[in-house]
Amino acid sequence: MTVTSRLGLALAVTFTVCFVTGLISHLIQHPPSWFAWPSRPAGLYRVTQGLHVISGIASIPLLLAKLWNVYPKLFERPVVRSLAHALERGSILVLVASGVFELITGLFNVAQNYPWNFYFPQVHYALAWVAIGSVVVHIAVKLPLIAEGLSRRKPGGDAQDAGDRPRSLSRRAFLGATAAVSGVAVVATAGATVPWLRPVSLLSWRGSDGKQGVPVNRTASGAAVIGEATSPDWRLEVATRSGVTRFSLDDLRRMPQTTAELPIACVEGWSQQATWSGVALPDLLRAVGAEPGSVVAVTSLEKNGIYAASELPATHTTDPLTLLALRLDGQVLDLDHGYPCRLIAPNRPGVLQTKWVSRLEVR
Ligand SMILES: Nc1nc2c(c(=O)[nH]1)N[C@H]1C(S)=C(S)[C@@H](COP(=O)(O)O)O[C@H]1N2
Ligand SMILES: [Mo]
Repeated sequence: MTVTSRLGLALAVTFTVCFVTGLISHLIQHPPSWFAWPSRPAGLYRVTQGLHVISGIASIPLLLAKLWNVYPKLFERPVVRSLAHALERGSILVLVASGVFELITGLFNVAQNYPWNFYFPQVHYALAWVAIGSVVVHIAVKLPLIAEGLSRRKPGGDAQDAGDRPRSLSRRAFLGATAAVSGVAVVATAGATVPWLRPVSLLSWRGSDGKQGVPVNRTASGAAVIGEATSPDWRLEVATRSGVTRFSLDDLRRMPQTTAELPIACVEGWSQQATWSGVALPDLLRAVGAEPGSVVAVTSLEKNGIYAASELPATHTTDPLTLLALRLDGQVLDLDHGYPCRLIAPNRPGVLQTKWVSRLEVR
């Protein structure tokens, strides 16, 4: 098999995993009417989003190696030989541009750096379709070459294959180095979500740092909620069709408490499991005469934050592990984790685990 086909195969796998897991994450956050995401297994989103970031990171060295391997062909003259040739080259240009864009914006997002002024998720999502579409076109165009490349067996495996760039490095050494760099990049970052990799995961920027062993991106002061969150007048409002019920923190503490081991799984790829306790959402709904299984809108004390509100679908309002958490690992919830109460539900992206909850509205 040629170096180009091997790298292409590896990239087809990482791009597909990245696309599918990204699509899942998008659908959960913007569910169309035909889509329902289950509330179990509790850690499923942690796995899909971990795979999204890991496959994206693995793609970076693979794509660089692939470009390095073919780049003299990118500058071939004449630029265009025929219509088919023009389409092929055009699709490669679109593929490289969208692929590089996706990997770079994803990487910046993972590092929580946003040096652009467009809203990252929308653009990242739109270009994912462009990237995967051009992958499909590229594979279709190259199918005859791929079939040939995959079946070719040459005596003396290190010989130069047609389509590969002439080089001083042997094929095996080049592929080995690419695999090693991808492996190191994955191991160095995957500790953000794979606990047993943490000791060797030097670049995993999120682990058990942060208050009460759970990372904090948005602090209470950043969200400008300290005054209201610590006020004795704080009440949780629960609105149903028949009216609004207000619960003080003591009211919530006097209700039956449920404890659950649940992860926060951020779209950035880090995740952290913890022990949460508080009022189970189905219990709270029954306490105000509403039915578990209704859609519930969740609003935070935070004003203007893009994650200040979320919606709980029916699958989640029936699940007894969907909690309005008051405690984290046996202690009162820290202000930065959403005191007086935050949402924590099984199998849900971190962005939807609303902190400093002030109002629930049963739809
Ligand atoms: N009100 C509010 N809730 C929020 C957020 C926020 O910015 N504001 N951030 C969300 C995100 S993106 C994640 S991953 C989880 C954990 O975020 P943290 O690290 O800021 O606690 O809380 C979620 N809940
Ligand atoms: Mo997040």
